[in-house]
Amino acid sequence: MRWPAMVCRAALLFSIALSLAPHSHAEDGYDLWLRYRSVEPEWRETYTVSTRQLVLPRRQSPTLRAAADELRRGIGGLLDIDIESADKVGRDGALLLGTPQESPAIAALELPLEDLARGGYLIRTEQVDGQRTTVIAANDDIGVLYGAFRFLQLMQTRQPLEQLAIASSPQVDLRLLNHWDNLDRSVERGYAGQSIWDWWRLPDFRHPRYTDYARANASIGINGTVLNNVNANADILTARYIDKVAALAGVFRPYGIRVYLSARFSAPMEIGGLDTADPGNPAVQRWWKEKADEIYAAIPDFGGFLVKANSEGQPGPQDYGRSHADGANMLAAALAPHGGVVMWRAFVYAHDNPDDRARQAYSEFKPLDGEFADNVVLQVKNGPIDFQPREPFHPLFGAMPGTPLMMEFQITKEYLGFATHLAYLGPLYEEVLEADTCTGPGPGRRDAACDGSATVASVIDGSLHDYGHTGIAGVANIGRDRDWSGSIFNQANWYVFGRLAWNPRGSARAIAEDWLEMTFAADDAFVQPAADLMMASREAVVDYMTPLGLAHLMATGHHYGPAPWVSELARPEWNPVYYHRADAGGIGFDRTAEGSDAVAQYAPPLQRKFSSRASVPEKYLLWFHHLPWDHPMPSGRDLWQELVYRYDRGVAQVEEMRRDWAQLEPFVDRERFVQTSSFLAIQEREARWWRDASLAYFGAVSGRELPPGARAPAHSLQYYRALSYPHAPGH
Ligand code: GCW
Repeated sequence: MRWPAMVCRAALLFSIALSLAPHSHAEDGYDLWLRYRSVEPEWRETYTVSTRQLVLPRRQSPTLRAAADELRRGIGGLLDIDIESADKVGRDGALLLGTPQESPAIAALELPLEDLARGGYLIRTEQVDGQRTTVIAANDDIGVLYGAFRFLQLMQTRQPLEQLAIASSPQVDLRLLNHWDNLDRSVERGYAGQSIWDWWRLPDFRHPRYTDYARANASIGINGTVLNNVNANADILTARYIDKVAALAGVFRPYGIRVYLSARFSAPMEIGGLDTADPGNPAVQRWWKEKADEIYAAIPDFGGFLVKANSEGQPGPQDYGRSHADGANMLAAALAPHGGVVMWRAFVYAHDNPDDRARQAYSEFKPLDGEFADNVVLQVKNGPIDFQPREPFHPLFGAMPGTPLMMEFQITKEYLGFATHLAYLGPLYEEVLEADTCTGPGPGRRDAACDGSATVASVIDGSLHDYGHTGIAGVANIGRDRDWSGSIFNQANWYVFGRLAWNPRGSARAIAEDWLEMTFAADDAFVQPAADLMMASREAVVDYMTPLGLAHLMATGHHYGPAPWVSELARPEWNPVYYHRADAGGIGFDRTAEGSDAVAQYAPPLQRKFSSRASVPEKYLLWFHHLPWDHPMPSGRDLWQELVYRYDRGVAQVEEMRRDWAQLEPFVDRERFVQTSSFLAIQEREARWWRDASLAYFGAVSGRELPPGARAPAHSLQYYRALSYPHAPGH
């Protein structure tokens, strides 16, 4: 064979090999829930008749172009077709996109667009020029983009497209990710590799991944991102970094995502050359005003600042004898002329405050209700301690009618097994959002009532108190790992967060099903058992880590694994023994009036409910009560036996999750099946470790024997105490 012929033949073989490969790249999770793999033949036919033409207005903003690109990409993948573009509906089965301002065809339809909130959309089947047409319409381009993603979701979840009449509007304005990413690319509490922000090569190099990040977020309605850690480095506010931030803002803008920054309160000293950061000082006030002007000159739609002040060693206004309101309002004044907001975190507890840590944020902020400037939002963690597997809702949610409160959830699983444990957080978020603060007026009643009219969701979406700003933030679980979140199933936590931020009354189960269909297979034989597994997973973690209302028993610093015995750290509330208070007599934190009286921070009906041993929900039992080991439980067991039972139940649940996942192998590609199986094996081992170490310790403290038939811990208490993990990630 002569050379050219050989080369030709090799090229031919190579291209045949390529075309035989099922996908151009492996199922490594990079595509998230936007995989757009071919639908089954029976769906291809019915979908094709509804996607014959893509009709866009003549003038297209970058956002509209992003919507069209996504539809082309999605339909191309799902149906293996290139959708025809047109500037006018010319045949049956067109997709008509746009706003009435830009699209005369949409204006002519006189759709009920006035009922939509900003970003809301309609998807409707209409007759346009005599042709059956699917219209994706909104008042603003970002609404059209959200509508395009929703349309694709309909196909990804195999919904009929013939008679659509969908209207959807976001219920919350600020739907934000919070990255705890540092400038050196380490990520505090990050378990998915380094930060995706390549600060060093920005602004010149804009990694293509930034666009995919924006697409993924826009697909679930997320509209803002705080790029840097709340334990902030002031350098992010220097001119050099503002340039880099502006480059990211440019990538995100078409997707409706604004950038925000965590601001270090002492920045005027660290990068401004001042000798104080006192918010009462005119030079400090001027510095922040000029800084805000500088940022807005580079990023006209900059969102604002997130601030962690006077908490865990961070600087703040109290260093100068000023209040949190003084500090927040000074920053708010600098941002106000530009329309920016300050998200001031309520996660404060002071190292010199002897009060119950669970009470401190409320004590600090409740007296300041109504003292904050209009563009300040108080960002409150879901529970009063710190993102535990389970906490009651934060009492501030029932206590600040005069100050907009936004929710802070954690998506990264600092306290729920890092990236490897499968713990779907939908039920956790849902439980908090559904919780009744019992501060509703109650129809015809004078007393506050638990009638479901004052849920946490109704606080957060502003409907209860008519807040001027509404918001939900989630501490991101995103890193440089190919699968973004450190495991495939962690992607579901990012997904459900976005969906619940859009609609805090959404159903965790329904969202899990959507995610499974989009991520794996739209087949009920897979989706139902997989959704069961997900829905049970968070409760399993509660059981094997911190059952019955226990909290914060994790090892020091990195929070990996159990360490209920830790008692020697400098501050009382750094020690797990502070939280469980176990001794020979009993276990639990007495937060009733006889104890720390943290119950008093809830509305009277809840005070009564939580204070009484008879009416406190079992899931919060040891959160509110210190009880003797032989306290009788409704199950007929005593408290000690119940604790053992719960730990065992948690381990058993993980064993079951493993078995159930193994059954699903036929539905899942090799790569993602194996990752999940391996991680479940880790989880099972670690669930045993949690159970064994905790029972070894509580058994020793209580002097109680394990109930007959219970498995003895695999090792001695000494063994568990000696384990050490200096290189655990995320710390
Ligand atoms: O949960 C704790 C974490 C800290 C975190 C802090 C906070 C960013 O252990 O790593 O710091 O909360 O939310 O500020």
